[in-house]
Amino acid sequence: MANSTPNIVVLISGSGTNLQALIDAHDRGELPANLSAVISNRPNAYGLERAAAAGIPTEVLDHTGFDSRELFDQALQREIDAYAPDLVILAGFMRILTEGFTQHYSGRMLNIHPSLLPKYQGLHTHQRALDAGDDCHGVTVHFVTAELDGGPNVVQAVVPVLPEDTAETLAKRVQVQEHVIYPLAARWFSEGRLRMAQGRSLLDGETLPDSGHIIDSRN
Ligand code: NHR
Ligand code: GAR
Repeated sequence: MANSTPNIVVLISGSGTNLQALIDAHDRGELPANLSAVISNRPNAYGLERAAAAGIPTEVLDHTGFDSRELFDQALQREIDAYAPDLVILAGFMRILTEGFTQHYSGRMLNIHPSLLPKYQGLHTHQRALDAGDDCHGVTVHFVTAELDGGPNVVQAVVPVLPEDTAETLAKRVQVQEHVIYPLAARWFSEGRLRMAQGRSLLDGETLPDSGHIIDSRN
């Protein structure tokens, strides 16, 4: 990757708004990478249409056709590696990945998770933030490790929780920030500025804080 444009493979399961944000950043010249392929585990994911409209090759690997997570992940790894990616981006990808798979892509796989990790790993994060009475919430880009939503943080965006919020209104406010910070993290990686070492995220050779780089959208 050091001497050429890096290849990125994006994994999706659904609507693909984060994929669209990456495509748009690429089209604006703000993501110096090849978007090499988009792979979905769900045949009907709308993100597949976004990829096709952008001229990006698509693949479907339906997890329901496999007898185990290991067999699915082995097939997925083969499909991904056919594109020789420098970076794998989970963009609303909803299948938990096996340890062997995460080790194969160690230091070259990112995820976006809709909470201020380490708060609220797993699902239903917006409702959980509301139920806890939090006055702020947000979204985190992190390197993927075997531990679910547990790899080192890269960048976090903070949003306010408003008194009248529902899980839906809060999710919308978070998603606006998702579409800012994911292209930013992908750009840093593509420029060779971001890497993982000894279980930490480094930007320009400096260890990032546990939170990752913080973008505070409140005020
Ligand atoms: N895999 C590993 N090993 N480590 C991570 O950090 C991962 C991962 C796989 C996905 C994304 C994650 C999120 O951002 C992610 C991070 C799905 C589930 C889940 O429970 C949990 C976390 C994430 C994604 N999935 C169910 C399953 O049985 C299926 C749910 C569904 O299909 O709707 O795999 O939150
Ligand atoms: C995003 O909000 C992302 O943070 C979240 O799903 C949405 C995907 O949207 N991810 C997870 O909940 C992972 N468990 P998209 O398909 O429109 O990018």
